Amino acid sequence: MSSDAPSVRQSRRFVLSDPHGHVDVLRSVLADGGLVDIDGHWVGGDTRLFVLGDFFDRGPDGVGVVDLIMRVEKEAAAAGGSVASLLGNHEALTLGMLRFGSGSPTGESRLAQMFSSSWVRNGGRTSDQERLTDEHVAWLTGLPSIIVDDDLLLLHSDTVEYLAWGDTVEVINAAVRAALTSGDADDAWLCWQRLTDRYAFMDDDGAAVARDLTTKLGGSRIVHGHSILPDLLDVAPTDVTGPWSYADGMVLAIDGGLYAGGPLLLVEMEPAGVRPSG
Ligand SMILES: [Mn+2]
Repeated sequence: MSSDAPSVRQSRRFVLSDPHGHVDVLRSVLADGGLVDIDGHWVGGDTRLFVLGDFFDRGPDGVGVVDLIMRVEKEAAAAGGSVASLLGNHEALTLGMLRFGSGSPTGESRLAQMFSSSWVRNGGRTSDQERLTDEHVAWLTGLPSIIVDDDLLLLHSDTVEYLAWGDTVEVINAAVRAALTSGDADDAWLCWQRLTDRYAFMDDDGAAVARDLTTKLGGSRIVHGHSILPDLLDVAPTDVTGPWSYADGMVLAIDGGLYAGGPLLLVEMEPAGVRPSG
């Protein structure tokens, strides 16, 4: 071991978003990154992985995605690493459909029809609804909507609608959880609506909007999924090769648009305060 090795080694940190039911792609991308073996078991040691939501819809096996993430979350914690996930708008939709959709006890109401038609229009899968267990629902409703990890403000959606629930991460996360579990279909519908907003950092004032959000909530740089890179960059999905830093470098978009034929990106983020040499 070299004498000038740093005395404190920082664990590696990755972000990934929007697997949308493609469990086989998710497993192979995590395996290529050295985080799981070919069977999908955690081999990432003390690596930290953040998954920014949208496990369900538009792909074949949303429940399979959740099962894989729930398992590696436990395995990573036991190995000294971590897997932490955010609630995406499709989780709000999935939970809303399950609780308030046309197949639910309140299935005849106006909101039940709205949930059902949105769920169909946004790629909902009956096979996911049928396989959701109480354990899945408890895990999903416990997810935070926002995580601050050192320098990073991690969001699913490129929106400032989060601020409609409060002005700190703790208040917002608690308010979204309360909305998802309140038993009020209007609260659940509002979660789906607000988290589906997008493009908040794309205008000329995008850097200022992003800076205002980090000032309020923490971190110094936003990482989000949700709005797919082919749309943000106006390129073909197959031409997406990596994440996109925009809004004067304040914001990093990482959703390659898997459901549209783009890549599922596993993006390594340098630890706070560390810059690549050279
Ligand atoms: Mn989304």
